[in-house]
Amino acid sequence: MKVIYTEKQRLHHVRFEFLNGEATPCFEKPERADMVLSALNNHGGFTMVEPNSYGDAPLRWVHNDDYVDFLASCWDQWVEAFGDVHDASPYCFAPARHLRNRIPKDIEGRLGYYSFDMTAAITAGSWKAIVAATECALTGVDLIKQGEHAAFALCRPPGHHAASDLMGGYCYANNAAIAAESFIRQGAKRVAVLDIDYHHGNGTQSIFYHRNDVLFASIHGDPDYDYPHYLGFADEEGEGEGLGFNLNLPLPLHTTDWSVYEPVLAQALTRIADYKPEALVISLGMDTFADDPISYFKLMRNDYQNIGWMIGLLNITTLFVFEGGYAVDDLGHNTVAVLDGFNKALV
Ligand code: OKP
Ligand code: ZN
Repeated sequence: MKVIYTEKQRLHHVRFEFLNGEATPCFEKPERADMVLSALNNHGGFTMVEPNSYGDAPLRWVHNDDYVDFLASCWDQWVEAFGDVHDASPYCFAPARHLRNRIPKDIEGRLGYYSFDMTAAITAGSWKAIVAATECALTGVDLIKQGEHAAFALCRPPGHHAASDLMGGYCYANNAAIAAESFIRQGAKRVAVLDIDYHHGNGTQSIFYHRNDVLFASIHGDPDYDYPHYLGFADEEGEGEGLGFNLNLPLPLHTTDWSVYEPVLAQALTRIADYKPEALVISLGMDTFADDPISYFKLMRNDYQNIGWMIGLLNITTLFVFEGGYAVDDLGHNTVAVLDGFNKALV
């Protein structure tokens, strides 16, 4: 299987995040990708590929122009105002957008307007890394269009929390949504996105909520009790033409082990098979692992082999897009287990 990755993604490295009332080193860090790369190399059978250049036009397929322009210009405007000592981070937000949708001019106002939380800061190299991550996903799509059955886009920063004009949850550009949209723009009638990150993919859901050409299915910790708190409930089924094409499967935080997870994954895969998509995008978050430092599910190494196996049995061309996962010591092995299980289902 081909793995798309570039060192340019290292340029994004947020120093601190706000967790449980204090500033703590950011869990989403470049070492995460290093662990996955070294596990892939040790395992063998994976070919590393550099991404093609696509520029920022594909971001504009699923994100607003003004939001993309903001991402590109944020760091320079921040430095002008406050220097380059600290990461650019919002402190106030725009919940009154529905009353007065006005975008202020100063950087603090703009940061808050385009954020839904305080865990997506911008650093000197963020914009380059954000574009590079989308290019990894887009290259994966094009490898599949050229005949690969599957590919793995090792993206950083992740993307599934990013909405059309909002960043948050370590996410800026929605890599998986851009990949799904690329399949559509290259002729696919139906694409499915399966999000198996521990956290609900609120950004991806919102991007495709009114559409029936992209089915979104997500298995995640119950948002009544965990991040992202305000979206991801079972009664969110899509709207308008999209009604029936959004499937949320929230699970209890502390009691979800393989015996709970497996039948729900089977349910999601059955819905996807019934939809008959021409391509499948997996938002591959690895924070469902028992030892993940910010999550509560209890999946184990072997379970990841089974997840890959069950996805592979669908026999649909599949792009894996890397999302979360913060148990750095096990992250690489667990990720390889998914891809290895997927490959074994094909033979
Ligand atoms: C990004 B991805 C909850 C803290 C949550 C943000 C988590 C972002 C997860 N107490 N902090 O989906 O892995
Ligand atoms: Zn997550």
